[in-house]
Amino acid sequence: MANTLLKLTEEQKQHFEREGYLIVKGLFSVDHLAEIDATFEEISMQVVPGHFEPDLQGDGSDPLKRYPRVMHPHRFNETARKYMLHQPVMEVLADLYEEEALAAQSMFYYKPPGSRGQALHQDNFYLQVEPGNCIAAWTAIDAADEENGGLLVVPKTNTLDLSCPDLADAKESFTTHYVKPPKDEKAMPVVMERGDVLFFNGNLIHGSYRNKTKDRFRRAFICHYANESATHISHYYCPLYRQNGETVDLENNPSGGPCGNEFEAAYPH
Ligand SMILES: O=C(O)CCC(=O)C(=O)O
Repeated sequence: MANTLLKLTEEQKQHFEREGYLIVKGLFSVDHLAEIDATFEEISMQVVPGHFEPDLQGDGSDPLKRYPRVMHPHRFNETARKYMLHQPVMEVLADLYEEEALAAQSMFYYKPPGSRGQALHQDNFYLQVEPGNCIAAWTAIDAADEENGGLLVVPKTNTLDLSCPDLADAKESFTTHYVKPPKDEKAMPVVMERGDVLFFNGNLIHGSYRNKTKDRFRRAFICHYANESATHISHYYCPLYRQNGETVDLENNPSGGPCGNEFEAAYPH
């Protein structure tokens, strides 16, 4: 018998399974979003060693120097941890996994006007969740579209194996890896409103282009999760968190992945 779904319809779950991604609206209220805005506005004025190291006097030549992404804010900020474990998001994940989800990573991207994107890649290349897979919950804090560098997905690539990446174009991507989509498959922009959440599978090829606007940030709160039955993950993501806040340590995944054991440490992504 099918599991009872907590949050999704059968159609939504099937969409995720078939296409590798799903947009869910209304998981964050206006008040939740205002709290996230205020938290990351305050963080943006500080240096948090190892997590957020902006050049506060930046000359503007690279907007990402002033506004780099915040890595693992849940490790130093209670509000970030609370929203990484946001109950409606955890319920969608439980529907998708058919078991409890464990939170492995949080990030916040400011993506100011003019900043480079992140070349196409697959998340489980970095997280190395096994057995099972990671799922991302990508929450739009600003409306996201083609102009301001919203997320791109290559539908149905969730069924592909992980690839060993090529080198990305450093003029367009602030990360160094690039996974080429299969022939005739195109990256498709995901248009989102503030507060929408995009869930996607760890093998799905995705990324983003430059923010081409002059005045619109494209902020996103991005968290990655593992299925509770996973035994291994790359050590960068430990400890993981249950929804009740308890921490869980999985074994470090020793696998070199699709590039073999000689490949340079590949995280964070
Ligand atoms: O938000 C972006 O521009 C890219 C984020 C991403 O690809 C990821 O978190 O894996």
